Amino acid sequence: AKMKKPDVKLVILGDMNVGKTSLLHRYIERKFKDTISTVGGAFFLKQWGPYNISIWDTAGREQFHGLGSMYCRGAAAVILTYDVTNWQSLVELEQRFLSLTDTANSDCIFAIVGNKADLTNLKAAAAETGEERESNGNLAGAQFPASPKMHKQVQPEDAVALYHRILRYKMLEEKCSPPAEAMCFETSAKTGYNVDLLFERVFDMVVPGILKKKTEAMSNTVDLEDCSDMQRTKLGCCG
Ligand SMILES: Nc1nc2c(ncn2[C@@H]2O[C@H](COP(=O)(O)OP(=O)(O)O)[C@@H](O)[C@H]2O)c(=O)[nH]1
Ligand SMILES: [Mg+2]
Repeated sequence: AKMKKPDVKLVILGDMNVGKTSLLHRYIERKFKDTISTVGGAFFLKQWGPYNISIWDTAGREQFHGLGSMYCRGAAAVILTYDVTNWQSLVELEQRFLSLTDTANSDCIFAIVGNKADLTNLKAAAAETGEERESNGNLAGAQFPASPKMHKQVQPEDAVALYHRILRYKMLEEKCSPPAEAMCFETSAKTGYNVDLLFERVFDMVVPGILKKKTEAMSNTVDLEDCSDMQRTKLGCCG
């Protein structure tokens, strides 16, 4: 089969262990594994309507080698991921990872994702599908834990505040950018909570950019044809 050419590039960024690879794995494979090799493939391709979307994972490089400027180059969207039980993981997004997005498109879209919500939020913990509950050995209708397992260190409003600071840093107009409420998420790769919502919202947000690029490419083709028509006429005159 012919290799599909991606129409658009998305990248997922954030500290080691926040669950970037798990989020992608959950979305693409519909599964959660406690240990997945973090040194995996460079990107996944997802067909979204007529478009091929590439989603890049850090392949563990955030841990050992750092990430070069190539990683975000040409990205139409950046998914900045932190762990809701780890304040430092939010701080790192701004201090370490934001500057890496300088090579992304100038109209790049940002999403901020607080993962591992199952540890702090009963609704997120309860989002497990029936199928998974069975394979985890629980009976349907079994009791969920009465209290969250861990202290929540990052609140949604902290992520929203970061989103506004990012727009300022990137010199993006608030009124031309998607609203913070639409682009800040709490997810669980473990239960699947909000995972489809996250990826599919980002996909929908990048589609207009793909269309714009295609339209521009098409009008360039028309211009070229016009040119060659003109040349033919000229040649005809001289003949
Ligand atoms: N409870 C919980 N654990 C998670 C979640 N997502 C990832 N993990 C765990 O966190 C660890 C790091 O996940 P990984 O996807 O490798 O993080 P990455 O380094 O950002 O790619 C692994 O042990 C995962 O099983 C989640 O939503 N909830
Ligand atoms: Mg990883």
